[in-house]
Amino acid sequence: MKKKRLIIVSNRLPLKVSIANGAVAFSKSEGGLATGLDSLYSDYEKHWVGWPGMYPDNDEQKELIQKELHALHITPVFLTSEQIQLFYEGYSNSTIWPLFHYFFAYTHYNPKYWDAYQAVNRIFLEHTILIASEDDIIWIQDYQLMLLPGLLRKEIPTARIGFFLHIPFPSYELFRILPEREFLLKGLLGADLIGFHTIDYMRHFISSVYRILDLDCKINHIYFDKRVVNIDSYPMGINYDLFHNAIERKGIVKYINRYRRQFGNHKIILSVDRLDYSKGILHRLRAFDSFLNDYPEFRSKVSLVMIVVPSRDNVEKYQDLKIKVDETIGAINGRYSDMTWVPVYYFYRGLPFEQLSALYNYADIALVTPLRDGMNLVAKEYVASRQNGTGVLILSEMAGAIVELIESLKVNPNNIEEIKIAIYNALIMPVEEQRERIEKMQKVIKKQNINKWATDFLGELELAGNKQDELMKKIITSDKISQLKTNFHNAQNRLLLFDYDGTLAPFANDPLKATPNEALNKLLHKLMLVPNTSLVIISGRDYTTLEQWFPEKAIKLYAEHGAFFRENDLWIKNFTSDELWKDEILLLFQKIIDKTPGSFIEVKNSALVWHYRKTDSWLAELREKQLIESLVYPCSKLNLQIMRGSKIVEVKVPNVNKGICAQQMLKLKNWDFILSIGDDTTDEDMFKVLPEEAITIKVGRASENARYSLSSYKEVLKMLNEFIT
Ligand code: GDG
Repeated sequence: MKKKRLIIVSNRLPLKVSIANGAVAFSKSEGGLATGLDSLYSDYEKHWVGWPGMYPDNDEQKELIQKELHALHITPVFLTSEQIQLFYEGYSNSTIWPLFHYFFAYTHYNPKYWDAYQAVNRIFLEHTILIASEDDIIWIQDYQLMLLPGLLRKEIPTARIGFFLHIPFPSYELFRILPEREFLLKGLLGADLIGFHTIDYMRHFISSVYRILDLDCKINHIYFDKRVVNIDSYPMGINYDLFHNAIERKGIVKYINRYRRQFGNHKIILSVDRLDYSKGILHRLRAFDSFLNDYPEFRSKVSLVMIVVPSRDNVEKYQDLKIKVDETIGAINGRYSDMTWVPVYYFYRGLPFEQLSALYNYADIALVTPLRDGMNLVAKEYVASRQNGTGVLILSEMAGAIVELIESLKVNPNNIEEIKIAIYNALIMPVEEQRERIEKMQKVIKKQNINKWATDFLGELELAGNKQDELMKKIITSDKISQLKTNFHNAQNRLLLFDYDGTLAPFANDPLKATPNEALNKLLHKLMLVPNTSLVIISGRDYTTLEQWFPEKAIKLYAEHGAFFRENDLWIKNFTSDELWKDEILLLFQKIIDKTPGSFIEVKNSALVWHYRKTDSWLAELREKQLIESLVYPCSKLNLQIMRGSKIVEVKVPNVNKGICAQQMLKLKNWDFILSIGDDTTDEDMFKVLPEEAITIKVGRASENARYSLSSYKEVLKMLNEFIT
């Protein structure tokens, strides 16, 4: 069977390209993402699109690189140094990165950065569509490409598009600061599935979408542009076996022996990160300083091996940080070292895998204290490397990895005192306790490895895509409308069952302002002129309003979800119940209204409705839960029904719903054309009772109970107008 194609699009390719003596040379690039996806085993034919990390001197070189990379299924995206400066060092690393890592004061704004960010996302689009087709799975990585899902969706509407964010998604209060917040969210929502490392980041994202775009969100589904976007958390893992079994390699044993000779009985604390202010390097050094100061008995007995991999050295904040790190290490070593002992061994460079792995194996403690970190793979790599089960991990509670690595010594990275004490506790921890903790953590990360991460994400992306296809099939096309029109005219007895708000007219903040306009009145009138056509409006509105809006008696009206119906000139009550219950329920509604600005009560004959369309969405959600909780007992006692609708909660008498109205209509004739349209959950009752051949249409998000869907009331009117022209 032909393998599915997986196209991974990331800012950086998993390799660095250089040209030496006219030949192209490749080397692996560092960084969590590159290391992670590189070891991805999969059933897919894998392609990469990304920047090769260099600027070719001329077109000839470009072509040579392109040719060699294409053979490896890699499409290089060449960028100019100006683009890298404005898009990568600028918007990505001087605007998004600091803000998303809660370094608000470090965030730089420059309109040129944003222009370049948009332009480069478009360049990535052009390269991706060169190789991608609608059957492919496209997986976009990280914050540099947040506009790409939306851009791709326009070009290849049916492709499976996934997006994974490797850094934290900040709280709404921070994200809202970005002038371009709306574009970034809409860009991301082009994906079928958006993945985050943790539930917290996912929660922040949904809350931003909710509040900034005011979209309809249900748990982890967001309804946007006729599609459902799935949001979930996928904690990224590592290639566990690679690290766990590394000690079996000769090269690594050689290094371990060398360290043993050099360090003798000294305990080693290991620290590994890219140079980045989010990694908490300075705080860590201060904590180690304070440890040596307060526990002099450990001087000459313990050293910190600090590996700092150069990164983003063209960004000002990183240059400043480098200077401070150098100075702080110099000061510590100057203060404490003696002829036989160095407190901090400092390496400002990346080490080859063998050397790093040997250090993971050798070090007694790993000190991982980022101030913010999307996940942090170093912590997992250290734990995986401890084949003999000993070792202690000190881990920041601000790293995504803390969710899984709960057996670590958890610290607040801003609390120097706490880190100092954790170092002490790690140094004196009994071996049995070390083993117990490490083994528990190994179990977790062995299971949640890089393969599982990618497989879970891709599996769910495919599922989300398939679901999406099903929903898409329900959308009524213009061909389908022509066919329905023919059926409509060929029929002998036509039944039209319409909801009103959101179906024939838009919602208004003030419900009384949603009056039918002239165009709608004309349309309804024309429909009624078609012989043998029964037009029924089944609405949740009270009968006084409906009577006023639809005086034409030929329209059959059901008010309050069927509690009343109009026959000739009379409104007939369709239920048996008194109104005594209202006072008790009204009291509960009133309590909520007092605490919820923008919400109000509608009093109907058979129901009480709490409306919250104008209320802040977060507050409305909270109050809705509180109201429903307070209603459960009295409603069951009084035999009343609680119903959640579109931005409303309604308490009504039982045995009244739109399904019952539809059933009453069905009995009247032998209908051979039934069209039922509605947008609300209350309309589902109507769809459910209609025969299979009925044309049931859900407006807005598609529903399982309706055969078709239309995106808005405008489309409904367009279709009905088509019927009568
Ligand atoms: C981003 C997010 C998230 C480091 N030094 C050397 C070296 N490394 C490798 C490590 C590890 C990777 O680089 C670093 O990954 P991290 O996860 O710690 O951090 P970021 O680079 O900031 O990655 C982060 C990650 O994306 C994945 O989603 O976890 O939160 O910021 O794999 O081993 N490798 C070698 N020599 C070194 O000196 N060979």
